[in-house]
Amino acid sequence: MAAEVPVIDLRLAGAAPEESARLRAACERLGCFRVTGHGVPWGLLAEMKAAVRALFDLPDDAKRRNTDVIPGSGYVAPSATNPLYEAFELLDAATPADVDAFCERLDAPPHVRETVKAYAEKMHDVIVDVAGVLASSLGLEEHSFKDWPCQFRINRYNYTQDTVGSSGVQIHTDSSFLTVLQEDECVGGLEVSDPATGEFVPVDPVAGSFLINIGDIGTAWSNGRLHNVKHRVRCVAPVPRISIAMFLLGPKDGSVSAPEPFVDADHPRRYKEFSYGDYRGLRLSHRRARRRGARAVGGVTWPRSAAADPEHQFGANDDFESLSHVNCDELLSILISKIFVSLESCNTCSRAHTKISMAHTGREAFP
Ligand SMILES: O=C(O)CCC(=O)C(=O)O
Repeated sequence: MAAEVPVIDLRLAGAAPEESARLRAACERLGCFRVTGHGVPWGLLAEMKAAVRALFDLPDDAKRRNTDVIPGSGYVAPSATNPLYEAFELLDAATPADVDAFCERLDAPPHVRETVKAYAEKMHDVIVDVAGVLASSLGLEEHSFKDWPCQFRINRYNYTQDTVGSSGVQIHTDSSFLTVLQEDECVGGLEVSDPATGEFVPVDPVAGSFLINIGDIGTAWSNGRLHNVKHRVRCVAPVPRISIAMFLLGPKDGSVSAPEPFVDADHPRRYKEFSYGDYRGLRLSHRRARRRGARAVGGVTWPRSAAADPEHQFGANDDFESLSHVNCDELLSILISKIFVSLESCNTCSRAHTKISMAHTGREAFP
């Protein structure tokens, strides 16, 4: 059965208290909702999908010209972990010069450039609006997200008859504050985890609307009130699937901490102040450590059930460096814990193996 994802009219959410309360409840429970009334014309949504198809049809060497701005922000080729998936990323989609540079690197034809630029501009307005109504639903009025950097990602899933039933992209949470997703209105396959049961349930696409996902920064920034939704994509049809995501990352100065109104005697501060850049770095090193841990034969300790679920294991192919696709079961606990990596000699084979261990410092360490 498909997930019951609340549908929020963006025009009402800013004005009607009941709509605002529904929005808050959706973010606190499921960590996702759908928006209508966003003001992006249907024509632009369709043109953007055509532009995305044109970019994915570029030859491989042209695609690889979209090099990383920061690790994991360039071209993501199909990999051992996600063989059906490829993506282009753009940072910062809120800065017109960066959008230009992205189109330039790919030598995109003029009509594709125009569409990508118009879409990035419109989607930036949408993401800022959504974040604003979300903040005011939590009682934080007039909080501006206008200068927060945005990452843009276009995804293609190369499905065929043989791949039906396979994984499109593995389980992950987004590292962002929130994500606005234009789904493929014809091909479903996105599934979200219901926090009440832990079950993954399909999310049926609704043409003309956007799906909003709360990410890890959303959870940290709200002092744990907003739920970062775990999701994955499965191949449900033998035709290529396209999706387009815009991520509102974090504050411009890079420093993430819950605003004072979210902290009181009943809700003590849960996370120390941290830098978004350091956090991305931690996610990456955490994932690499996990990948090593999952592959090593002996001498490795991992504190929780990291290797238990095959979908959570990372492949050997380093092409898939997209930071938003990390297994994040323990993600926010990174902020309240320390990871130790050491070389230790193995009693059985006498060679040195990497030992990974995690020491929880406890929340009380960060008042
Ligand atoms: O393709 C989708 O529906 C989801 C994409 C996604 O999860 C991502 O880009 O992080």
